[in-house]
Amino acid sequence: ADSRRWWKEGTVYQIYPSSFKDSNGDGIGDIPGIISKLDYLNELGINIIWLSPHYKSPQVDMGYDISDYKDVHAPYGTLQDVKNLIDGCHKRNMKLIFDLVINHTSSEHPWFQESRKSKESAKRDWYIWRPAKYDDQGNRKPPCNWRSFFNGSAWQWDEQSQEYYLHLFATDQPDLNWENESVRQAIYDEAMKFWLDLGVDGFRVDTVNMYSKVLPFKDAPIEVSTDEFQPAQMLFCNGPRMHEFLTEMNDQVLSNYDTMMVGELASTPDPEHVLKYVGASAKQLDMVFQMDMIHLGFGPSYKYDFHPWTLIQLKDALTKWQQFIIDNDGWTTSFLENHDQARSISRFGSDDPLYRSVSGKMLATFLCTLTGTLFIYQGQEIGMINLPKSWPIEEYKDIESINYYNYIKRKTNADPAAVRLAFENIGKLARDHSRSPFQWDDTEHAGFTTGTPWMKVNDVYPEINAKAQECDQNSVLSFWKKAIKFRNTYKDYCVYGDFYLCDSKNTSTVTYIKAYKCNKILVVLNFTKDVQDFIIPAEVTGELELIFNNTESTDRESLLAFEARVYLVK
Ligand code: TEU
Ligand code: CA
Repeated sequence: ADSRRWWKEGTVYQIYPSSFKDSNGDGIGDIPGIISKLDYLNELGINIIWLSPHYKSPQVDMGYDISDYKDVHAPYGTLQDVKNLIDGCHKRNMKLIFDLVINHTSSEHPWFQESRKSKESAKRDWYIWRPAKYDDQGNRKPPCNWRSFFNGSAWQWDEQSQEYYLHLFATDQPDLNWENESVRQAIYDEAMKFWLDLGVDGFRVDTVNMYSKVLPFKDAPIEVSTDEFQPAQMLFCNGPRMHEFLTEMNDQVLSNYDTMMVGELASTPDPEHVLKYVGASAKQLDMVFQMDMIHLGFGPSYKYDFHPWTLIQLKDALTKWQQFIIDNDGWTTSFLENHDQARSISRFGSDDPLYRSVSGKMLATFLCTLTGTLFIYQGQEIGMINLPKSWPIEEYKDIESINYYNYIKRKTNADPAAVRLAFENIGKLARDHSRSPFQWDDTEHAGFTTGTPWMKVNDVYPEINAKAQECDQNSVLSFWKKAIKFRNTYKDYCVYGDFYLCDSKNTSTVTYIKAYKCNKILVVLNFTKDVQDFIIPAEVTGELELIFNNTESTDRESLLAFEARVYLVK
């Protein structure tokens, strides 16, 4: 894992276009708004920007439902704005990667409009159509019992052409048929080469292991006995032709460019299998996001069926995905937030006003000392937190949260206790928490827009905003700048070092060594608001030189609330 690359050492910043910066007062973030903030990102120490989908889309799933791969969602701007963004990044020696959403398109994509016309249409086989089944009462049934990620059946009946089509996500996101060579060629040309030829430096690949489904379609085992539809990841993740498709993508597209490819890899618990995606010799992806840590708290069958998690579970996930690349040619990622997750301070630190800043700095120290490419999500650098618990369900915008809330209402006949629990759990884990507008300053709408924002700004913005923090040396933002600089200075240990967990049974602190050649650093993190013993692990024998911390304390007996320390072991 030691071969040095720009996409290993660079710090990546994910921008969610609708919520980052509105430049024209229509309440929707846009590309000129992003361009106006490139210097802010440069000063933060960002080397690579990941832009969530900017393509033409009806926005059913916030742009992850694309209706034209080669055009820009009009409210975000024009193709020229995108070219200006690419140039603006490159001028500042920053790279730019786009989101590659190629498991499905929007149902408004011309390809799907053609495909759904009739069974004989020229593009019928570009999507996944199957005839209905009928039960012994003659009722029409979907081809199999798969559940979509957004609840309900993963099959949608199309009256016009009298068949079902598959959609792992929303009914407006029909799955493309990757078995069809013409589909793959069109994806390589329109979704990839078009942008690479404009100078884009790579992609974050959406649902990267779902393109090859186990055929013929068959029912998934019953996991939720009270549900008609069942999670079927074992039949649509890591399917039989998955590696063939990614190898073909490499041969036909990526091998001709110097790209960074990071895949969103779900439901792949076996490190050996992950290496088949991220090993340099595999020539498929450069790295993947492992979901174990950010899925802590998710229910076994439904994400929003919140289950409390323990620090030991976090350590197990951490150790597994930090260590699986030791002594091989794999690579990994370090992240705690993205547009699908709630805010990390609220989930893994504390958003109590007493602790939200110090716990944000502790988490920054955690992420900046982990091996792999570092990804931070817009707002994480200023310590943005979840929306208030009182946030009314009517203000939630995301299809995933709304569908779950309605599913619980239907399934329990709107039982008040069940509906309230669902509301509380959505309040803990909703993707909406990461999608409220960026908090730039304490003017109206946090300086995000001069108009009415598409989604309300988090009420906390007067206390948490970039402007107030830029000139405050003790702010989360100033700390992140220092932490990224520290990571770059000590990259041998932080970026490339080998991870070894210490004191593994401790349920309050996370302590680990990062070894590089025969030297090491020691990282000690208090994940609680209580004072904890400072335990020097038995593995550490040499002298300790403090090289980074998030408080003024140097007490060798104890750690303050959410205190983080990094030592060079002499
Ligand atoms: O997410 C893939 C995915 O599996 C999500 O359902 C994720 O597991 C879930 O939201 C966890 O909260 C990608 C995109 O990141 C997501 O925004 C899209 O909704 C989805 O694909 C469909 O494109
Ligand atoms: Ca706008």
